[in-house]
Amino acid sequence: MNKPFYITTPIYYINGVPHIGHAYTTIAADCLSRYKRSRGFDVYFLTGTDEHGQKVLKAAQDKGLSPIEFADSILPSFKEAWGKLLITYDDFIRTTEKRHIDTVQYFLQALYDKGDLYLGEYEGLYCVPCEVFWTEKQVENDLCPDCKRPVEKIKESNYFFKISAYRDWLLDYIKENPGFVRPESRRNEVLGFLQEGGLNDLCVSRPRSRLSWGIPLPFSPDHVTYVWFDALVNYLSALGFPKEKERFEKFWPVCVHLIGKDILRQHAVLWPIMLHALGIDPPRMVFAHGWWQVGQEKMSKSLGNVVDPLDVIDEFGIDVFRYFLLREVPFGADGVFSKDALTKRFNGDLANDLGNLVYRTLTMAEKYFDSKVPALDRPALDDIGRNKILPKIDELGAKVDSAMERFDFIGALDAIWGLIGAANKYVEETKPWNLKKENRDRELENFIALLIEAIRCVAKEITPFMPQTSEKILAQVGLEVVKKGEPLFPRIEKEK
Ligand code: ME8
Repeated sequence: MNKPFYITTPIYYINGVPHIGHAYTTIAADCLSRYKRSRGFDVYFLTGTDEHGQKVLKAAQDKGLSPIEFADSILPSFKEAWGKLLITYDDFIRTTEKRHIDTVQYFLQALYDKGDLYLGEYEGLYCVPCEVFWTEKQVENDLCPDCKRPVEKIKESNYFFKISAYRDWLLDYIKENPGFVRPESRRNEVLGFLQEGGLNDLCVSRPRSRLSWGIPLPFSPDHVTYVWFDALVNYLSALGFPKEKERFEKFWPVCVHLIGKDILRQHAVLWPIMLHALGIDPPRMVFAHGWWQVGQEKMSKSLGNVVDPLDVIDEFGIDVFRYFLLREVPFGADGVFSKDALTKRFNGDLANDLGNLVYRTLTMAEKYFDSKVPALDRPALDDIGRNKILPKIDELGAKVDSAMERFDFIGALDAIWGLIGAANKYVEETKPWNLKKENRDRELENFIALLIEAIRCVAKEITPFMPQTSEKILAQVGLEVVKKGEPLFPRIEKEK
């Protein structure tokens, strides 16, 4: 049986259309999914939308729609964007689906029966017009940080989850499982937070009288579920938990959550505690990547500086966008998005390196051999071919594997580009036009056969990153007769 691999993205709030930040996590998850499938894994790739709570209700009210009408109206923009970006998800979950609501209610009931939920008084500073609670730290001069109107101290009775009781367990768990929170900097951040002090019990309900848009608590229908408690459970509802035992047992132990660092605590503190309280092991890994910024600021809906991924792909192409996001910044670090940087990658790595290698090789194949690919004669290769190119071809798969196991996209791409660079250098050093002049046809044949072998190998390994380009190249070099076609990445002359 094939080994299972379960990978998730956050479920994105449906209060606005997706931007580059959302595309980033989703493309990274897609790249890992495609890579794992290429290595024979049975992959389950989950994404979806987070549809309950105050933010969505407010966005719907602003549009004069009911929350579900509003969610339905935004949903196509997510599905369309993921379609255009060639995202091969296996499941798309919406938190308003019955399968999810059932699992959340099961979860709550089980925690309640176990005695981990208790009724208490929730007290906080509340902004009535914004309908948002603020903490003492956030509020200055009793004014709402958003709208600057006075906040009120309000009290309401709510259910609390005894997360404080699980702090020591979690601390030990993270210490003993260094692979659970990744990268290391984020693991240290969580350890620091847990070591700093106790955890407060978490308020996991809202009175329905104040917030109507949420999943009712099964044991107290006058309360709805706090949106984060609701959202995190999606990773289990998508597996059909608790009914579909077999699917759960197959995929849960190999679950990887990809997230941005903004939602690290929810995933690395609250979520493992929720699971542990019910006797379920934490997911295998929570990997929190960095932020895409525009200039000095995080790209975000609330700052209004978002870049639409569809605009970028209209201008540069899908694969170029995917390649740029995964190549430009180490996975885990922050990055600055700019069209200049994209153009540089395009002209350098794609036009000069990859595009050039394919085009010049196929041009030679056409010119010298009428596009018929000669068979590769390994023992007859020249020194460079045998010592520099062939080993790179033979080792590429293993190098990509070792990088991808660490979610090191740059490492994998560097290995692939190492072969591309060596092959381009091989052309420059061999000077095939001289071989032709000197009638050394056997050598010339073997030289081109090796280049084509290198291109095939590159095309296979870039599939998870650039599926369209890979397909195009394989269509050009996959058969005994190659097809030259147009350059893959015609240089962009003016820097944008
Ligand atoms: O937090 N750079 O949804 P959300 C990189 N519904 N990634 C970014 C980004 C940026 N500038 N902006 C957003 C939520 N992201 C919850 C999640 S999960 C159970 C519930 C990506 O729509 C990144 O993955 O605010 C981040 O964690 C996520 O979008 C937040 O999406």
